[in-house]
Amino acid sequence: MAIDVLDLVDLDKYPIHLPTSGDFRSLLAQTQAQLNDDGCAVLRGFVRADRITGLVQEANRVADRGHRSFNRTNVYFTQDNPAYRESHPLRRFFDRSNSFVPADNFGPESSIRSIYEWPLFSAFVQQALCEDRFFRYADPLADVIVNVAEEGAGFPWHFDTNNFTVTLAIQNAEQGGEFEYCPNLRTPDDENYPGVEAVLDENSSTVKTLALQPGDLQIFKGRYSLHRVRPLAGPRRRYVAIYSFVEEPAMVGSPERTRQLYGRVLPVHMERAGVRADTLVD
Ligand SMILES: O=C(O)CCC(=O)C(=O)O
Ligand SMILES: [Fe+2]
Repeated sequence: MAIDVLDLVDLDKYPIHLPTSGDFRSLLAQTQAQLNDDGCAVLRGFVRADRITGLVQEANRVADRGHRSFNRTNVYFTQDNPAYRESHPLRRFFDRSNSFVPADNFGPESSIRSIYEWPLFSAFVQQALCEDRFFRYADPLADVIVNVAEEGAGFPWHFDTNNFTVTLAIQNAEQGGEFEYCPNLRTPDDENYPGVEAVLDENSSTVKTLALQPGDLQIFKGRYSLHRVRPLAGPRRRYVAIYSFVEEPAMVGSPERTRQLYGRVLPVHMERAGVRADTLVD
């Protein structure tokens, strides 16, 4: 490995390089407990403070390669349904803008990537999430990306369509950007529309707020916990690295979704779509 990941991660606080140690076992137990309790674990200062400037410089170098996409979505990413009253959560639409720097901008020399490629890192995250099937994403545009967000941007309230996300905070805007979430607001059996509506009306006591700092690692189960990133203010861009893990090896995104998020596709996306055209779902 070109980059020394052992020098990047604060191993005194987070001894993931010593998976048989007692300290590792207590870290794992604590992370599992946070994920069980409210679907969110934060490892503060996961990247050492003196290494954050390097990550910011890396993000600065590629930030203008971000692909911007805009849409209006409800919290479920579904189409409007006029069968419901207008104030129903299914009919509440918000502007969402993204700028994702595709993963092929983070090559073997990338510190941001080195954490993701470190086998003991994915082993730790897998155990923390208690997932049986857990693989790094094989998509060369999407496995390690950086979300670049500017003043006015943010992520409106939503439930994720994937089970979990692993993110590393790299730089905050001057103001805003707090992560707000409502642990287990819905379940597989109950959409809890009244609870969701109360949050959208800013009339809920279920909302928790996290102010993540550069270097903090977040593991978040977003399928059942409504969440958002509050709008940003000030000229400084917010950078967050997103590390993707999936339940099947060799998976890549569909050409449609890939083009929407990253502005282009690679031969592998077309080849896989050709082979699996009958089974494509998104
Ligand atoms: O940028 C973040 O901190 C999280 C964004 C988010 O919720 C998402 O990408 O689904
Ligand atoms: Fe999300």
